[in-house]
Amino acid sequence: MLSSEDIAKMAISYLGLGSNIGEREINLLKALSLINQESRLIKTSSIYETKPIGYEKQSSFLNMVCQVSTKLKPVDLLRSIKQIEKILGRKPSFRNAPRIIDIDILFYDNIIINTKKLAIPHPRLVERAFVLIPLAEITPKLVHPELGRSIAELAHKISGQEGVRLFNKEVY
Ligand code: PH2
Ligand code: MG
Ligand code: MG
Repeated sequence: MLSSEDIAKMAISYLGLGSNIGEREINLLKALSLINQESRLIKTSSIYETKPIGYEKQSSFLNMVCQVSTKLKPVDLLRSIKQIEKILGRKPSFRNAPRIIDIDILFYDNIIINTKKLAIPHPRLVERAFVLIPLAEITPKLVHPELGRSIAELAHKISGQEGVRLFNKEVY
């Protein structure tokens, strides 16, 4: 049971998930289930099939986002999702390399953090249709704390929307 103090300490965070190796949908679902053990899963977007960005010679991704409430501080949430990536079999590789699972912190309340280890809001989310489109599905009114723009506005303006298509609506 959560006490009222626990609830007062809870933060809302949005996480981005991606997979382009192996059973991609199962990888996402396993990740959600592990996320729900340490934080509380509140909302999930649909799953989208997306064209690889950055390093293009790799298979297409499945991407989605979720909203969690968590007692973990940002660095602890980061540690927790990195641990989940490891449990699911992710191996260190080059930047933008194919991966079994990638979990990124997109937002954490209205916090702005810019350290070597951790940047929140995620610095590249504004240029990524594969993040903005699923985010706009679950939280169009959320305002980006650095840019003062809503997710709906950012998603509307983004290029590369044609590389993102709905894959599966019933996730959770
Ligand atoms: N992740 C990247 C780089 N490129 N492209 C797509 N479509 N989906 C991703 O999740 C993705 C990517 C780095 O994390
Ligand atoms: Mg990523
Ligand atoms: Mg990552």
